[in-house]
Amino acid sequence: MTTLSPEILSALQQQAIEVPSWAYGNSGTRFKVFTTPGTPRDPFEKVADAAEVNRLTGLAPAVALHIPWDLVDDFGALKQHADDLGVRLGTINSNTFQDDDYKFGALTHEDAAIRRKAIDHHLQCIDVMDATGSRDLKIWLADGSNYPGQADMRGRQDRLHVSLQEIYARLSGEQRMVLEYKFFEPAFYHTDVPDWGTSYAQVAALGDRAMVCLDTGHHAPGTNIEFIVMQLTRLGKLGSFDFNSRFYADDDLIVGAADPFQLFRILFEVVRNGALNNPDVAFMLDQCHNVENKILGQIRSVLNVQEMTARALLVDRDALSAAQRSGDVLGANGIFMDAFYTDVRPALADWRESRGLPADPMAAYAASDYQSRIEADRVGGTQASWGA
Ligand code: PSV
Ligand code: MN
Repeated sequence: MTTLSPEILSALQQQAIEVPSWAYGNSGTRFKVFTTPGTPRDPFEKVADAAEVNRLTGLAPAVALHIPWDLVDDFGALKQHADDLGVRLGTINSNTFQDDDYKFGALTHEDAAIRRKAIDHHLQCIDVMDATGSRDLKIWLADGSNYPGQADMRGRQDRLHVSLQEIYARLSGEQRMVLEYKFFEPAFYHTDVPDWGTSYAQVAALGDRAMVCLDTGHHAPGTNIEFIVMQLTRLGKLGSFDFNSRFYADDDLIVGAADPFQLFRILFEVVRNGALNNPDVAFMLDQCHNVENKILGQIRSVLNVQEMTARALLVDRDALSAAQRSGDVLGANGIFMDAFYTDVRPALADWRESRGLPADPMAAYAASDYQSRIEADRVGGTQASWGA
């Protein structure tokens, strides 16, 4: 069995992956949203499910919220609820993609009144951050256009800058803004923040506490995402990850499910560039579980990240550097692949057990009565859903 060194275990011990509240609600495609027994009806129940993921894995100490989906009357009470369950409230996600007013954009809109509304929404999100103690405001914009000639792309970029400036100016203390990019959808011709370069240009113009959010599902097929990780860490602007995996578009499937090797390559650059357990870089999931059990889907996800992190930490970096320096192409590739092909699962299971965690968190959840309890308890009310 592969053994993991004390240094590797100590790095893994510090690993923290934030889970999204929306992963616990119902979700689906434009064809169908399936309901499931036991689905949370409110943010308190979502936080409880997230805490269960953390209790079984020790990997998920924070829950990201989405506003207005997760608005509650008393964020102090939600924070206390999270504290009681051993987790904290994390990144606050804004939402400017579900209001009729934003049909032609939000922070980029031609109409100052609509931009005002979108900016005010972000200021409200910062009020929530003040109440929850959250550090990060995450902005993903659906802004864009469908047809060539439809929109003044330059004007929209300039308006985006002015809108972001106002939001940025409202941040205080340790608070940060992370700006996410996505190459298409819902707009199909142009998107106002389509790539890391645009996000970088916008956040660089704001200041040190504005960073880029890299969602692994938001790139064209074949994109070398690990190169982007390297470049953004090199520039000191990688603020956060939204982990998920995709076969075709923004599939939001379980991270590491579609392409474990890609996840390994990304995590190698994370390790190589000092981004692992670096407080400047938040590791989040951004996923939906349309047909699988949601809590198990989240447990599988954080375990996948942990497993690939362990493999990335196994790369013999000194030997790799020597091979790279001497032009030993296949030697370097072999060192890299040896780590990727190492099965770390038995060692991680033993290590979990040594820390009082279940060796197999998936099996432990299945054997527990948590699922049957939430199915029995959560009857009536309206199940949380993408858009509610
Ligand atoms: C929409 O594409 C999206 O999946 C973005 O990735 C955001 O991070 C997420 O929704 C939550 O708003
Ligand atoms: Mn995302």
